[in-house]
Amino acid sequence: MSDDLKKAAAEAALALVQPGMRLGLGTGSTAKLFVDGLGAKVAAGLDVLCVATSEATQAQALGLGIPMSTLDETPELDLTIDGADEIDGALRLIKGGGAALLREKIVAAASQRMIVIADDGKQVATLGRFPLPIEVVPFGLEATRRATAAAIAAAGASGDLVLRKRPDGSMLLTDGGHFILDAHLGSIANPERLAALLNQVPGVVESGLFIGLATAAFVAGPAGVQVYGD
Ligand code: ABF
Repeated sequence: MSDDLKKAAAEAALALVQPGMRLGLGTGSTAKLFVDGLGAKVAAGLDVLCVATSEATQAQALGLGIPMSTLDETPELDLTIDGADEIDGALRLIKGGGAALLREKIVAAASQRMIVIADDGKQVATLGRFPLPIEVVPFGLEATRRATAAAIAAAGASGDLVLRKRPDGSMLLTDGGHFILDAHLGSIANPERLAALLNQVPGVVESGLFIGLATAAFVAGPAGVQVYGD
């Protein structure tokens, strides 16, 4: 999808940033454009304090001179701006295509508001066409994979669980040192139930289902940026 649409969504979100805000900074190519724009505003004198959702975003933000903090020093944030892999009509999301879902979820949960920025290719009627990322600890991987498959079946879904690798074939490790199983489900009829069942599996750290976290979505299409939610 074109960078112009991602940039339009990022710029619409930038307009919400006020001096003195504590911001969560997302991960991925759309969030990266937001951070670029924020860096320009900081260079022009805007005063904000930010927490990053990944080492990549942390490095980008520091390179732009954006004042950075941690959730230990700044445990409550005003606003988080992040991308998504899928958004449905109830502002439920699939995230984690960029492998940053755990920190993204912790930061979003610590924020009063979370705004998703995306191009309109991310909108879906039913979540699940994008493989659902599930972050798991390396210990006991095969047992966790089987328990995860059972949880998926109990939620009425089915599909392959694929251990994510890097393009060079090596195992992908998240910033937290975990693996990712991508669940190729096709569609998720009951995201709340699936998320709850996955969270009960020992060894599953988090799933990429973000439910009740996004307060709004800024979705850019050829006709402009549509705002969903508050
Ligand atoms: C992150 O970036 C993710 O949770 C999601 O996987 C991804 C979206 O990336 P992009 O903006 O590059 O499509 O927010």
